[in-house]
Amino acid sequence: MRSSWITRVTATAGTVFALVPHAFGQTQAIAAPEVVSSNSGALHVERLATLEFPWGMELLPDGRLLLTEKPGRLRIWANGALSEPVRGVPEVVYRGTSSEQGGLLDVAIDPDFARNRLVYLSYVEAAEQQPPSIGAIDDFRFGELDLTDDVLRGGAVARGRLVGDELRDVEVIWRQVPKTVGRGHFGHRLLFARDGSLFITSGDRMQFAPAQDLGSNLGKVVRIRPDGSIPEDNPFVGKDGARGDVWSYGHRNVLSAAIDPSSGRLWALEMGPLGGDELNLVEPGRNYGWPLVSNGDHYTRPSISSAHTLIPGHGTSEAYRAPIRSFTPVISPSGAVFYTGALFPQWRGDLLVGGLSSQALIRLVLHGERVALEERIDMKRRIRDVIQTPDGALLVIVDAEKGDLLRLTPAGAPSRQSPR
Ligand SMILES: [Ca+2]
Repeated sequence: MRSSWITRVTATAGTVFALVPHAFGQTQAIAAPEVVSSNSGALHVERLATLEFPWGMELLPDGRLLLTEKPGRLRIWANGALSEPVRGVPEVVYRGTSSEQGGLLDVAIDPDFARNRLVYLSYVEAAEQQPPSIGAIDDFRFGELDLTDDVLRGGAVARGRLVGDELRDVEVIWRQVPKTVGRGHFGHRLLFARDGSLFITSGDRMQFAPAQDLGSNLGKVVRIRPDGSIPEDNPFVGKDGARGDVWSYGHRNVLSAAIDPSSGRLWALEMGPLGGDELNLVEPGRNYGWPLVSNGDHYTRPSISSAHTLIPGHGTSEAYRAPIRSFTPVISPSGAVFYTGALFPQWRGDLLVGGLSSQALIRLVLHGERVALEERIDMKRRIRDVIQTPDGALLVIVDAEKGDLLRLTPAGAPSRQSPR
């Protein structure tokens, strides 16, 4: 039975602000130590740094922390301070609007980083050849998009050796095909499998149909070797009209991926359309249904109809692998990690997921292929990514122009300045 590790603490949700006089007679808000409540006890929330739209993070073996910022910067947090941007990061496309989902996205390190110093970055690049004229399209979710202000672009993954404050010998190892216009649904989580291959989640670029087209790597989970080559045991290698990098298909926009340390299986969460975010057990060669089936409905152009367009459910055909769980109201999943640490013993084996629109940390207790319990821990912030430190603390980053890096520990645990 899971019991609270702290029963004496009275949790107060939200930040407590104190107004103190500023040097020029104004007042300035100072955040007091913050505590949020969970079913397992109170959590202490400590702000370590603030970044501009942080997206991904990865711990180095020496305890330093790599962090990306969507506008195109890679930084290192160490000894309580954030570094200047690491040099050598590829140029990214980032328009800086509220609908922008591109830019510099995830970061991962090679399983053999201690020896080869290789860092992997996912990002959005412009096509080398731009069309001579691009008209305006009407994207009903983001309003009128004037594509004279956009470029033909797509996601890419590059790797380089981290030497001091610089990435060297940077090479592109993978690209989304085809490149498209629009600012959404790149996917782009990076995750190394136990066998050393690299999973990349690749969104549908809001183009729907490519998710079912095995000749495109949009709307897929992709598996490559770290040098960009295709593993021979990928499910569609040698199949006519199919790309060898495809691992699974029929995905909309996967922004969370994690490997269960107890089984080695890949779990992923994707954004549903209107409702129907999904938790999927990702297996090679399987079809996860988008856009043919979904537990949510299509967004609808209000100018055409007030009714939402219904999508059939996953159970309408054996061809589709149904989600292990779907979420309505949605969580808007981004980032995920299986917890294995010591600080939260009640959470060992649980899948922790960042939530954007839900402004929560979601805890999923898995029993085999079933979610036995779901808890939404109210963080009052859009959580973009979550990782675990070796000492068992959690690090989360907040999706905001001034997005905090936060350290979560059981309330009452000692505070540390090192992420270890
Ligand atoms: Ca699905």
